[in-house]
Amino acid sequence: ASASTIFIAVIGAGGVGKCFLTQLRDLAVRRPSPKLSLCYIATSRKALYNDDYSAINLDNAIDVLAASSKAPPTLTDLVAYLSKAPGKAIIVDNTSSQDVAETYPTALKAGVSIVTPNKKAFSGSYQLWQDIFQASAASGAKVYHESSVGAGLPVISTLKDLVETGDEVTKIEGVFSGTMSFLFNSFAPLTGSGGKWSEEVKKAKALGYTEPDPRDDLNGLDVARKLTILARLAGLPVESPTSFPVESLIPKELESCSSGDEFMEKLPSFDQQMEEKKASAGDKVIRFVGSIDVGAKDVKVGLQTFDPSHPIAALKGSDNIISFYTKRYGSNPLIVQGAGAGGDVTAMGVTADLIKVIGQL
Ligand code: NHO
Repeated sequence: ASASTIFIAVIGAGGVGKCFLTQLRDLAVRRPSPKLSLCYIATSRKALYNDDYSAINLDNAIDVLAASSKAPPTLTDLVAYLSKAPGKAIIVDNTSSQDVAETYPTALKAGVSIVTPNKKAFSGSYQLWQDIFQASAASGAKVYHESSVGAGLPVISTLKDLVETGDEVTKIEGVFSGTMSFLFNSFAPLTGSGGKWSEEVKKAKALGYTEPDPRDDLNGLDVARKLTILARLAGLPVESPTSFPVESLIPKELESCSSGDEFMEKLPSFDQQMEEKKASAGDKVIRFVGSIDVGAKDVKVGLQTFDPSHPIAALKGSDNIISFYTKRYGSNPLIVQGAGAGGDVTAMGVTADLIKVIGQL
């Protein structure tokens, strides 16, 4: 290896991780210099790496990893390994692990850059957020997390550009969950009456749009995490994703269900509650949205009603929409819209971030 080699360590090889590896393989062919060398790949159970940092073949990394009998090293040991690499190193964290997220400050201090779609580090405690960006500023190592909000859509980069160019962001509003988008676009469509709530949840689960336990989408926490990230970037020191009002769509009586299956079984008896919410909107439609009023320091997540002519009401499929209201843009917000979930589009945001980091190393 020479100094013009960049060493890449991939943690997590699930839905997003697999798509990312395909994109990395193609990127390495398209951009031969600097050389992109995969030196480490791991899931929660297995790892693949060579003590001499020699490259892992990108064509069959997943298969070779599956056949590996090596357990992953501790995260501290991983950072030590990467900090001694004969060139700059980047961790691509494709997990949703809190433990991995909490390693970012140590990695950054050691000069290892971070690229990730994992929301945990940026929506956890405000202290962790500060530790991450202070460590990055001190060492010069980079940290990018575009896909932590809106998958590959340019949401975070757009907000950063607005803030850094001196615009004043007054309000951010939108639909931030692919799951919630799908559910409400089919439960309360602009035309027609829509299906039963529990049926739509079942359909979303079958299509793979929900988490394995749909309560993890319906409790609003995923959206709250995304709002926490955007609010902090807009300058509000939000303490945590539970420090502002978040409306959960899990009926009180079903919060204690012991499994997702039990929850799905009992959900139909609560369809009437959702029907009433839909009916009470009158000529408008209900949607599950998040909003940040920067001036009033007000962040909230929950159901709101929208006029049929509003762009939020007209969303399709599992798309996300994010509107930025700013001083420059006046009363017509800057709007970002499109697919907000899925392996390929989420990985695209990760790969784009990787390209940005490589350009700065
Ligand atoms: P998987 O498929 O569960 O894969 C996780 C991988 O991490 C597995 O290989 C597991 O073994 C490994 N892993 C876990 N803990 C580990 C550890 N401690 N050490 C080593 N390996 C470990 O998860 P996904 O779907 O591939 O997601 C990966 C990351 O991308 C997560 O942080 C997720 O939140 C993020 N992400 C995914 C999506 C998506 O569409 N799949 C999106 C954004 C970010 O925009 C998307 C989104 O928000 C979807 C959301 N549900 C919505 O809007 O409705």
